[in-house]
Amino acid sequence: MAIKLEKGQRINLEKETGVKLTNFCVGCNWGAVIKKTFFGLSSSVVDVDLDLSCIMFDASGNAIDHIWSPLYKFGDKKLGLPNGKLDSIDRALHHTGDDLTGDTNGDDGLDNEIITVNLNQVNSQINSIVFFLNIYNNSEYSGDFSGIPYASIRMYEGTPKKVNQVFAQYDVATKTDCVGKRGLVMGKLYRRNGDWKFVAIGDAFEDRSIVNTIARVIKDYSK
Ligand SMILES: [Ca+2]
Ligand SMILES: [Ca+2]
Repeated sequence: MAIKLEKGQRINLEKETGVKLTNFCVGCNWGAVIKKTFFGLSSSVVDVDLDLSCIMFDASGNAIDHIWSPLYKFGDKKLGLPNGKLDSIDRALHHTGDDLTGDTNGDDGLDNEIITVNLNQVNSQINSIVFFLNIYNNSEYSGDFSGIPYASIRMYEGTPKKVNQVFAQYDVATKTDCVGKRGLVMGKLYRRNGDWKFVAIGDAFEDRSIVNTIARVIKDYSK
């Protein structure tokens, strides 16, 4: 049974059999907005561009690696942030790529953006990995999380194309505290006494840009 994550909930990365979970996917499934026009007689699709990202911290809280969409080229804008990339330096985490639309033909049950994780391969310097989600600020969709037909983040065993077992799930679109919000600090993987654990954070913010969320994660969620 998948755990429905609630804010602040901590989980051990163990399967029911007691086997440690080391290879899994962190993914987000969401839908484009179908807008009724002409008194509901026809409809149009509004693309929704959510971006799933993560930052890796050492035990002192220094950001030492990151994954966010390569379409974010901060290096050009002198923001002091690195450009986006899809792989962690240690190759333990990999992002499947930036989805710019969401499901435009209804819920396909598959995640639109996924970060695959192999905990055994994570650089020993890395003590925590914080996952977060943003609505791209230049996307066709200018609303908040609550206006999206469905959006959920989950951890599961399987591959980006096949879900074997959902381990934990967090629904974004249905949470009242996501109303008016465009950035979400989802949760954190962290090491404790040699084991990896996960805590669901679920803090949502009005952030108009991923830059705001990155700064926030580095300042408030690094330890
Ligand atoms: Ca995206
Ligand atoms: Ca989907």
